[in-house]
Amino acid sequence: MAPQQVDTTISPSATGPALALAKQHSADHPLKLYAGWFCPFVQRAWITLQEKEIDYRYIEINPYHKSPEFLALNPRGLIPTLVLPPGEEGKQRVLYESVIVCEYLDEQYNSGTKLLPWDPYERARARLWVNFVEKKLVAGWYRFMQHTPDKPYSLEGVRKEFLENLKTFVREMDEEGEGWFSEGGFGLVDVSFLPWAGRLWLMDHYKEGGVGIPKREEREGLEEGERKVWERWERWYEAVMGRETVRGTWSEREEYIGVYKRYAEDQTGSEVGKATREGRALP
Ligand SMILES: N[C@@H](CCC(=O)N[C@@H](CS)C(=O)NCC(=O)O)C(=O)O
Repeated sequence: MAPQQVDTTISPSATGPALALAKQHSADHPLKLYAGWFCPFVQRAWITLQEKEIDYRYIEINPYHKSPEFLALNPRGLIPTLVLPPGEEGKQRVLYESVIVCEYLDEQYNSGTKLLPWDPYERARARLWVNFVEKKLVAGWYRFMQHTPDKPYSLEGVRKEFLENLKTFVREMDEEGEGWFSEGGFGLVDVSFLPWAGRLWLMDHYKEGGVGIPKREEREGLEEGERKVWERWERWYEAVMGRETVRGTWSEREEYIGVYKRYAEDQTGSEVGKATREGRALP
């Protein structure tokens, strides 16, 4: 069946904490975030703006309904799109690609949290794991979510692949400290993955057998190394999800159920969805 172009029906407004935050940032401002409440890539940029304590205007759009004005800002037609204060001679300046937007904000603004370490090795290492998040975890998240029984590979196979990559990621986490990925504190590696981590419950909702991360009571029987990995995962998950800047960017749970139905049935017409379906790299 051809995928339906139904993504234009997405609710036009954030709800819950995200709506309150969007309203706080609704006044005009030379720094503008073109955003969508449902979008995990946007959430990376939004959390970064909050962490850096930067003032900005939040503009809710539906990127599946591409207006000529939006395409003039970002020819790729994707959110997040960040419009910067005009440059010399009033020249328009625009950035997109969520990780690049986060890195730009971290470098341009000295305020708030420093998301990438100063030390060149630590900085390169953070980028290495952001790259892993992008290529393995985020891509694997969509393969898992878009699995349907007619695929040439099994649900068990995509789940296993995702969990193996997740364990590799967790094993790289700082063992002590407050729970963040890096010893230096909450940073870009945390920001890069947490929007999808916070959407893993949708696997339990939509996929038979669920996400497959053993629950606390199921960990007893696991061998020690495996048990430690999932304990560390839980510590990270609770730390990032409890962070104030992160809590403020979520909409009501049931709204995500509606948006991700199209992914779960592999019917989405989004660029990410199409790339996943066709086995291409994510846009
Ligand atoms: N690589 C991009 C991906 C952004 C992206 O795919 N955003 C989605 C919304 S979650 C979008 O704008 N989709 C519009 C479309 O697929 O036409 C990034 O990191 O910013």
